[in-house]
Parts: sequence; structure tokens; C-alpha cells
Amino acid sequence: MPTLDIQPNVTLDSSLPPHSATAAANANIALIKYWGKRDENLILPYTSSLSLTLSDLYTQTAVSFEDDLEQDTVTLDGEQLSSAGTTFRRVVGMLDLVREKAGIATKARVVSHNHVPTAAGLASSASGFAALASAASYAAGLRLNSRELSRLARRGSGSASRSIFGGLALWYAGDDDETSYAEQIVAPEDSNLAMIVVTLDERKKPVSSREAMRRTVETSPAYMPWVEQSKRDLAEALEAIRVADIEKLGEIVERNALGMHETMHKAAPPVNYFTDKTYAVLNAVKDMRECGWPVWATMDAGPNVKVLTVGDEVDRVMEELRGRVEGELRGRVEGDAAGVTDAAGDSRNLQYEQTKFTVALPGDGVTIHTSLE
Ligand code: 2P0
Repeated sequence: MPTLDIQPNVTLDSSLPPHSATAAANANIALIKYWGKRDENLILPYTSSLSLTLSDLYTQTAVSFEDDLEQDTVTLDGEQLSSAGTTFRRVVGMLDLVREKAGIATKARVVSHNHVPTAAGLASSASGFAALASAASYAAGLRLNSRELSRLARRGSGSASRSIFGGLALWYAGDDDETSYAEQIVAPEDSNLAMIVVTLDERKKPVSSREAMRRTVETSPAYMPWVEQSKRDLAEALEAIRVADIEKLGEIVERNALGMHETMHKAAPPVNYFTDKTYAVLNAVKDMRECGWPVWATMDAGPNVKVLTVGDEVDRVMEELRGRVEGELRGRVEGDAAGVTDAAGDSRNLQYEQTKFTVALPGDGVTIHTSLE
């Protein structure tokens, strides 16, 4: 499949102070998953992965390198991060990479806002590190092209390599730092796909994806077979996209995600992100499909379910899905004589009224505004 060679969308902005830039990057959801690193330091994955970048779910980050700063400062959603925390250290890790490439030692101020509502249950590390890598490198005076930005974003968080691009993005596993990057394979306007994010639980997950991935690679006997299967899944998914066969694509997407979760279930100790509600949504998706609806499920490192569907049918698909999921959850409560209650003693509320549905359409790649010098 020919890939589209695109440059980042960069605007020179004379209103910005010197050595500063802002960048906005959208979140993405993988259709063929990234799960497992062959090199933890460089973040080189075992497998290539494929994702859909989503519109209106993004991180906006401003970076300025300022001579009078004594240390880096990072503000996330209005809160200044402690220098002892993991997120602060990961952000400074990215700033250090940029300083090394640019040959500077100046400290930076980073101000970032996530417009990925917590309620959407989506990870913000992909959009977060794509925006940070873009803003920091342009603020430092580096004029990286899209491929170089993708490689740099990858060093912050693997999935961020894909959020540099809009539409469908393919992250080539590669062999080393230079060959592990993403590319756009279908522009957002040419992709008639959509996702419905079904959020069941907004709480922070008990095991981070980074830890779960590491444990799976080290201990799961199902991991290497999944790696081999995933390579076949990717080849078939690309062919299904080429011939616009969404039925085939959906089938592969669902089996690739469920296969990834099986590798975790067989890790020691096992990692299991599924809850009763997850099974209820997966059942509703399967029942809808049996009635002819174009719906396929995918899941990431958490209990929430993302439903792949056709872009121009997404509204009616969402209404049907909502009705069925609520029906499933209500049925489970009524079928359980003991009931399940939350702190307020309201069993119905616990079971389904907190479930949220968010429609996400294909979105654009990163946009950057940078100062003149
Ligand atoms: C993905 N996930 O392809 C997969 C599927 C979760 C499940 O990429 O350790 O936050 O920072 O490279 O990118 C989540 O992992 O992990 C992820 P790191 P990242 O979207």
C-alpha cells in the first residue's frame, strides 16, 4: 500500500516568545495492538501496530526554553507536578532527549492540557507525548519532519509515535531507533470508520499498561504465539483496508485485541482487565453483529470497550448499542437476587447508569505553532 508522505502542520507565529512552541495532538485507538517491547529503553516493539487517530480528543502542550529557569517545571491541567513523580520524570526524559539533539542545556517550562475527557476512558499518553515531542523539539529550534517527530514521540510512549499522524497510522516495529516510526496510510477524510468508546470505569487501572506489557513478555507462554498471529493480523487488516472490506477488518480487529488480552491472562501473576460490565458490552456487540449491525469490539489496558463501526452509520449504531448495553446490565442486576449495591445503596446506578458512550471520528495529525527563532 503506498504511504502518504506528509510533513507536520507547522505555523510560524510571531506572537510567541523566542524558543517556544505549542502543539496539539489527537488520541488514537489501535486496531492492531502494540503490546510488548523488545527494547525498553528505546521503546522498540515486538510487532508493528495500526491505529485510528480520533478527532476532538487531544492534548495541547506549550513548551518554552527560558534562560532564567533553574529547573524544568511541568504543569498538567492546571497543577504543577512534583519533581518526584513518574509523569514529571517521563516529561523531563523527553526534554533531555530534545536538549541533547539541539545541543542546549536550557531548562524548560511545560504547560499541558488534556482535552481527552477522563469520562472517555482513553489513555492520554499517546496524545500527551506526541504533543510534547512536537512542541519541545520546535521550541528548541529543531525542525523535525513527521517521521523524525514520530521517532521522538515513540521514546516518550510507544503509542505516541502514531498520534503524530491523522487517519489510519501504521507504526513499523523496525530494528532500531531509526527504523521504528509511524506513517499515515489513509487520510482521515478517506476513512469511513468511527469508534464508540463505552466507558465503564474511569478509575486508574490497578496495573499500568507498561507493567502489564513487561510482565506479559517475561512470563506469558501465549505471548510469542500472539506476536506471530499479530503479524498475520496486520497483513490481513491492511489488505481489508485496501479493498474496503470493513467486515473483514472488524473481524481481525476484534480477534487481535482479544488475543492480546489472552496473553495477559496467562502471565504470572495474571493481568485481567475484564469486569462483568466488560462481558455485558462484548455480549451486546456480538448480539448486534448477529442481527447484521457493523460492530466489532476492541479493548486496551482497561475494562472499557471501544466499538469499531462505519463512520456514516455511527449515530444510529450508538443508539442501538446504548439500548442493548443498558438492557444487558439491567438484566444482570434483575437476574441477581442478592443484587449489587454501591455506597448509596443504589444497585441500578452501579450497574449501568454510569456507563458513558462517546462517539469518535477520524482526526488529523499534530499541529504546531512555533516562534520565529
Ligand atoms: C496500543 N496500548 O497499541 C496498546 C494496546 C495499550 C493496549 O499502546 O509503555 O502507553 O508508554 O510505550 O504507549 C499503551 O501503551 O505504552 C498502548 P508505553 P503506551 O494502543
